[in-house]
Amino acid sequence: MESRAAVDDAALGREAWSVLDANWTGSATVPAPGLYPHQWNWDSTFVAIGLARWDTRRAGTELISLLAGQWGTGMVPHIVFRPVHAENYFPGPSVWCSPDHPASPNAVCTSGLTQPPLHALALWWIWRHAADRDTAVALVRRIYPMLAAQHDYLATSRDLGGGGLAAIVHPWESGMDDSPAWDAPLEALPSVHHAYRRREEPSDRHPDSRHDRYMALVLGYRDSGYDPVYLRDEHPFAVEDPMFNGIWLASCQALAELAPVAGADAGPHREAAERIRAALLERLWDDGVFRARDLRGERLSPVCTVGCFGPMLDQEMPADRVAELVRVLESARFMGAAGYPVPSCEIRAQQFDRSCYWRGPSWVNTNWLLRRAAGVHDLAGLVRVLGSATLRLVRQAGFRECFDPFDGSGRGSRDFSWSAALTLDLLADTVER
Ligand code: 2M8
Repeated sequence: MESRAAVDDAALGREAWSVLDANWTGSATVPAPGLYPHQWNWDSTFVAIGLARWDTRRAGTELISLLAGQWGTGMVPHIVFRPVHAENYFPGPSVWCSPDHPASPNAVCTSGLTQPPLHALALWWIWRHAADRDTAVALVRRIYPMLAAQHDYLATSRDLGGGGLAAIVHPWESGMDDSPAWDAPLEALPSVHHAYRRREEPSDRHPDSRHDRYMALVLGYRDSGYDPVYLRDEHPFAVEDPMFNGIWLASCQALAELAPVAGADAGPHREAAERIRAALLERLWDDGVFRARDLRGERLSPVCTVGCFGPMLDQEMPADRVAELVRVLESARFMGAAGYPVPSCEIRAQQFDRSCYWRGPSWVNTNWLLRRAAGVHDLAGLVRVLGSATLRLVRQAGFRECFDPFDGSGRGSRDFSWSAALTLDLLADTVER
């Protein structure tokens, strides 16, 4: 464990703010200095959530700057590039070639993939908690149509299995890049070799880096002209991820609550939520958890990961399913044997690795999502444990990218934005109680 002075809540909050200020570009927050010099999609939604109770305007600016990258198709890209650092990250704008696509925005270069659609839940969080009500209402009216378009895109262009769920077409779209849930669909891809790879490949990534396959997927999709028909008929990676779809469902419920504020009809969002819930239960539920479905190999992932609990974010998930999920979550497969919840892969799995990125370490963002899920199902004890353990992690090891689930030591980047931002949200909750 790295030593770090114990700090009281006020000092911890000040440290979180100083990380966010250092990573602030003037209109957006980059995930971390150095490794991630651009604006990332779900990172910004977590930052907006963290800012929601403290600075309505800045939380809104974070979402608006991300949505400046939205494509005419409704797709919200996983990276919005900052021109000044354009090629400091690989793959940069010269690989994605977004300006060549007629639906891409004019003002910024972006990637061609997306990330979990947490945006509507983040907007709802701002609206629900904003001290500055007028700013929050104006924000909802401005952003709602963009998020309705994003949800339409997922329902029309990403239901690749035709069963009512959105498919991810690259591990990066899950946000949980190296998760063992993608091992089988990746291994089924033809072996490829690209001469290039990232300059700063961190040592805690998957050892036999899957970057070549990652790049083959990017280039195949790009060369199709980011064509949805190619995705449906030819693209070799298509997976229905329970976390991505659980987040989408929760965002549909958020849009249903926000629709009247924007003068729109809540009905279609409620219907969408019901469709996604039915599809999750029918297509991904297996042996007490939700599992990722590989559409190309027609199989469910044998490995249980933190993503399996994503559908708990659904307020209307049947109580018996929630009870089964909580039993697994609290068992020795996950929280029961970890010093610091929640390991990103079940501990007993052969693929579990306590120090390898998304294959074992605990993350502040997934802890926050599961705490939120526990909250919507009135599981007060679980809410308390997830909140206090997450604060213990950042108090002891700092705002690291992720943490060893056994001893809590920090891994990956330092001064990581979502770890700092979500700490602010957890601290605000402590103060409220
Ligand atoms: C990681 O993903 C990027 C690719 O998008 C990378 O490894 O370079 C993931 O942890 C992802 O969830 C996160 O959004 C991103 C930036 O923090 O880093």
